[in-house]
Amino acid sequence: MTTSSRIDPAAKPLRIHVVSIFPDYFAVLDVSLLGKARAAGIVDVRVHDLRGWTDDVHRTVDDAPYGGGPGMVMKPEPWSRAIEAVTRDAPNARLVIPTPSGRRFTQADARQWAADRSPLVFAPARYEGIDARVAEWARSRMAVDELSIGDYVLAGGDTAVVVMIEAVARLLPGFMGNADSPTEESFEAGLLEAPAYTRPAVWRGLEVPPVLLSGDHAAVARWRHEQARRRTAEQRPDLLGPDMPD
Ligand code: 6GU
Repeated sequence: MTTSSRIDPAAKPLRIHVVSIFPDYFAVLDVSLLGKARAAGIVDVRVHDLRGWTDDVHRTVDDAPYGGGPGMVMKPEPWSRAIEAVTRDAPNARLVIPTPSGRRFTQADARQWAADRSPLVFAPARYEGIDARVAEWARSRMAVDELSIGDYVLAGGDTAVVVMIEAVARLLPGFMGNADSPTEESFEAGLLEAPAYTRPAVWRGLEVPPVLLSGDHAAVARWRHEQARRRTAEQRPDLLGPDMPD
């Protein structure tokens, strides 16, 4: 192996399992760049129907919450069977449980998953979530991340899974046909990206910043860095900590 940023044609695809009660939802993963990455063997996404691990004629996956209250809770048994089945030959798998009650998913998680290359198992819930003992049980067997994609509530974790898969897949070597491109963009350097322009140089009376037409690469780099800092200060001051790059 050479450096991790080079495309290694012998690299095995990153194995990703998704267990859901809406497997059809993940057809979106066949579209666009992610579909090409699947076809090119960069990611190997396997979507499973949770109901395949139920054991009653109604294929029940939920039940009323102990302690009362609204909504339903996902039963633990189908989940434990599903997780055991998809990790049987993957002792280093990482279980990802999307939940608005989790830690915030960030670019650092995506980077770590892409670098580790451990198989990922996503367990998106509907209803009021999965019986809490499933995460507890799984933690004694594998790495478990309970992750939220932001401070809002979705109807279920499936959309969050698509978001997380897209974030990790695009970091895999070969995904964009350019192993170097993910490093200079928003969040990778702790700053938001500078604005981008293309032709024409004047459009509806609006000019492209002249430095970008100057051919002076150092000046362009300085300008982009200043813009990145200014944008970050305006839009995301929370990202500007005391130890941020300058
Ligand atoms: Cl991971 N799931 C749900 N249901 N809502 C969310 C979320 C996840 N992240 C933010 N909101």
